[in-house]
Amino acid sequence: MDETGPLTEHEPTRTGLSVDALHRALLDNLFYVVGRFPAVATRQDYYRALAFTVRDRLLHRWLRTVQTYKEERSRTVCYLSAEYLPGPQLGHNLLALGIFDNTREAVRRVGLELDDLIEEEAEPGLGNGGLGRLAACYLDSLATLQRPAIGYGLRYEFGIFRQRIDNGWQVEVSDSWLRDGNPWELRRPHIAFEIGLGGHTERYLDHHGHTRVRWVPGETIRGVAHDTAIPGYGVFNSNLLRLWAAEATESFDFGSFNAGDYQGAVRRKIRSETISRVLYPNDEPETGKRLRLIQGYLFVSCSLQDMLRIHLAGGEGLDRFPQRFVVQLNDTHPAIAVAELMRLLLDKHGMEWESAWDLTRRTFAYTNHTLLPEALEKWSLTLFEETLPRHLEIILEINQYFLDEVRMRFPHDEALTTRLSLIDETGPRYVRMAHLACVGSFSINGVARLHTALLADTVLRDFHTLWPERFNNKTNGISPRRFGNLSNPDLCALLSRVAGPGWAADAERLRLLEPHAHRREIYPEWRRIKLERKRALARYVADQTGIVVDPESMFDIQVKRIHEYKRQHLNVLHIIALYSRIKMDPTLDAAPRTFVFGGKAAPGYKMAKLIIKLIHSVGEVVNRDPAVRDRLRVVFVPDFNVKVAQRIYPAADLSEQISLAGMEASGTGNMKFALNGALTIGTLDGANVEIREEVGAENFFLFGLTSAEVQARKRSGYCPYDCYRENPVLREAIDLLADGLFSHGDRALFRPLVDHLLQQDDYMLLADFQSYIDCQDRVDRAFRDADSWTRMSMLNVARIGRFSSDRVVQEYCREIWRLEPVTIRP
Ligand code: 4GP
Repeated sequence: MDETGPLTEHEPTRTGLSVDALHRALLDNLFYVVGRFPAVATRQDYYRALAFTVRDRLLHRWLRTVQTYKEERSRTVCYLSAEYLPGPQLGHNLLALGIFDNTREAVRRVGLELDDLIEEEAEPGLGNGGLGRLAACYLDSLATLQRPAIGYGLRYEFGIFRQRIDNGWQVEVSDSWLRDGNPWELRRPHIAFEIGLGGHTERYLDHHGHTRVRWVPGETIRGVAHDTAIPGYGVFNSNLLRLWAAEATESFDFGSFNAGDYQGAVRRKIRSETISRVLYPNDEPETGKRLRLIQGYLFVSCSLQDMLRIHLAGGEGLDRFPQRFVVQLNDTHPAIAVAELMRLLLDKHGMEWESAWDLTRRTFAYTNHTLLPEALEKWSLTLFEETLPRHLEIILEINQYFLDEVRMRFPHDEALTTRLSLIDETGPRYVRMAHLACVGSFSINGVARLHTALLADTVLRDFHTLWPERFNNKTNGISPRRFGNLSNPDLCALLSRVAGPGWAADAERLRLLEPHAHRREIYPEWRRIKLERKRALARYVADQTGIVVDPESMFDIQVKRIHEYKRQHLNVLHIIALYSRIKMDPTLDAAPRTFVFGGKAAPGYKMAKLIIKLIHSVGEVVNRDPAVRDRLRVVFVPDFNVKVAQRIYPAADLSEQISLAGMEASGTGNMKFALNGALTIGTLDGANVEIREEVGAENFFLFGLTSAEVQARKRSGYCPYDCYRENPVLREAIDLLADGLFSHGDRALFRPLVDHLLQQDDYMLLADFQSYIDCQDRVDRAFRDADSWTRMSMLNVARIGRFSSDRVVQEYCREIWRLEPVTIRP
C-alpha cells in the first residue's frame, strides 16, 4: 500500500517518508517535543512522538494546499456541523500518506509495534452518532477527491460520554479525550472571533441618512480556532477541520481583582469557557437549551466571520461571496447561520436587505437527517430574545417577507401560511429552525431516496409544494478507507488482489469481484478472513465482558444508538423466542448464534436505557443456561464508538437493520457491514431499500411492513394487543418477559416496556414480529449452506461500491456545490 521514495542520505526529517527519515523523526520528536528519553518513554509518549512525526508531514501538504487554493481562487465548500466523529487519526493518516509499512518498520526499530501505538490514541467523540460520523466520512472524501473544503465545528472539551455497564445498566462517565493532549490539532490564537450574547439593539442613522441597527450585546465571548489536517487518500491535498473553542474575551476582570474579589475575577473566564465544554446528547431536547443555542451560535458566527475574512483577503467584493463559498448546513443545528450571515452583511458590512438576502439565499444548502418530530429543533421566542435579540428581529423580518410571498401565491390559504411560518404560534411561541434552514437555502436534501420522498410528503410537505425544485436526494455513503482498508486489512488485501488496488479510491471497481463470487476455490480464504476477524472480536468481548463466545457460531450483530425506533428490543424478542424453542425442543436444528449488541442511549432516555438492561438480563439467563450452551450467546459490547466499530463490522455475519419502515433516515452502519461481507436482515427503511436493489433481493433478508403499509395500519387504528392475542409465539415471548423470567422474578422491572408494547407500540414491533421470526428462519437455513452464504457475502461486497462517500460527495459537488477538483502538486 506504500508509495515511498528512495532512501536518500539527506531526506528531510520533517517531511521524508522513508523508514530512515521516519525513524529519525520519531526519536527527534520524542526528545524535543514530548521531552522524553527512550529509556523512560512510555507507549503513550511514543504514540505522541509518532503523531507529531505524521503531523509534520501533513502540515507540509496542508500549507501547499492552502497556497494553491488561494492562488487559484478556488471555490470552497464549508461544511457546518455541530458534530464530528472522525475516529482515531493515526492509522487513517498513515494510510492516506501511504506510509503504513514504512512506519511499521520505523516503529519496530525502537522495539515497539505500530498497532500498539495506534491503540494508545483517545478518539475525539465529538458527535452522537450517524450524523457526526457522516460528516467525518465526507471530509475524508472531499480531500481524496481534491475538492477545497473546510469542516467547521466545535471543539468540545468533553465529547459524548463513555459508557460503562454496571449490573446491566448504562452508566455515563465523562469523556476527557483531551487529558493527554491532542497532538493532531494546532491552536491558532490569531484566528479568533468575538461573538455577542444578550443585550439590546439600537437604531441610528448612517452617513447616507439610512436607518441602521446596532446590536449592543450584554457580553462577548471569543472563539479560537483549533485546526486539524484532513489528508486525502493517495493525493497531495490536505483539507482542514477547524473547530472553535470558547474563551473569555479578557481572561481576567481587573475591576473585580482590584476590589479584592479574586474568584469573581476568574468567574467570567470560567463561564465563557463552559460554552464549548460539553457535547449534548441528542434525543434530549430539553437539556441545556440555552447553552445549546449559544454553542450553535458560537461556531456558526466564528465560521461565517472566518469565511468573510478569507474572502475579503482575496481582494474581491462581497457580492462575489457566493461564487467563492458554498455552505452546507448539516441538519438544523447550524441553521442560525441564515440569520447570522444576514446580520453580518447588514449591520457590519452595511449591505441593503435585498442584496443581503439574495446573497444569503445563494450561499446555503440544507441537509435533513431525521423525520423524528422531537429532533426538529425549535427554540422559545423568549430564550431567543434574551440570547440573540438582533437575530430574532432579523428572523421576524425574513418571516414577514416570506409569508407575504406565500400569501401572494396562495391567497386564500391562511392555514398554509400558519404552517409555513418560521414562528410556531400554536401555543407558546417558538422559532422553527428547520423552516429557517429551508427558507434560507437554495437546496434541501434528504439522505436516502425513501427519506427524501417522505420529507417532501410529510415534515417539509408545504415547503415542497412551494419550491419543489429545491428538493433533492443524496443517499449517504461511507469511507471505504476507514471502514475497509483500516478496519479489515486482510479482506482488503484479498480485494486488491482480485479487483485491483484501485478500489479504495474508486469503490465501483469492487464490481470486478463479482465474477469471482462463483469461484468456489476462493471461498475458503474468504471464510478464513472472516473467521480471523470473529476470533479477534471474541477475544475483545472476553476481555471487556468476561463472556466467552464461539467464533464458529453465526455473529448476528446490531450496533447503533439505542432507540425504540431502531428496535433493538425486536431483536431481543427473537432471542427469547428462539431460546424458548430450543428449550422446548433440544433437538431443534438451528445454527449456533452469538447475538452482539452495542450502542449508547441518551442519558435521559429511560426506555432506551431499559432496553440496554433488557439485553443484559436476557443475556444473563441465556448465557448461563446449560440447555442452550454452545447454541446461543448474547453479549453487549460497552462504549460503542468508532474504534470499537472498526473491530465489529469485519466480524459480522449478519447485520441487523430492523427499524420500523419510514423511521431511519438512511443508516450508514448498514453500508459498513455490507462492505465487510455481512448479509443484512432488514426492513424497507432508509438506505436499506437501495442497498437491497444494488446487492440483489436474493442476497438480502427482507421482512416487515413497508412505510406505506405502516401509515395505512396506523390510519386504520393499529392495535398491538390483537397481534399479541393472535400469535402464540409472540405471546409466550412477551409473557416470559412480563413474568420476570429475565429479572429474577421481578415483574416490575420490564413492565414499562411490556405495557408500552401491548398498549401503544409506536414502532410496531408486534406487527412485524412474525415476519421477522420467519425471516430469521430463512437466515438460519441460508447460513448452514456455507458455500451459498459465502457467495452471497462476496456479492454484497462486490455490489456495495455505490455506497462509498466518494460517490455521494461527487453528487454534492456536481449538483449542489458546483465544485471542481484542484490538484495539489508536491
Ligand atoms: C442520523 C440518522 O438517524 C441516520 O439514519 C443517518 O444515516 C445519519 O443521521 C446520517 O445521515 N441522524 C442523526 C441525528 O445522527 O442526530 O439526527
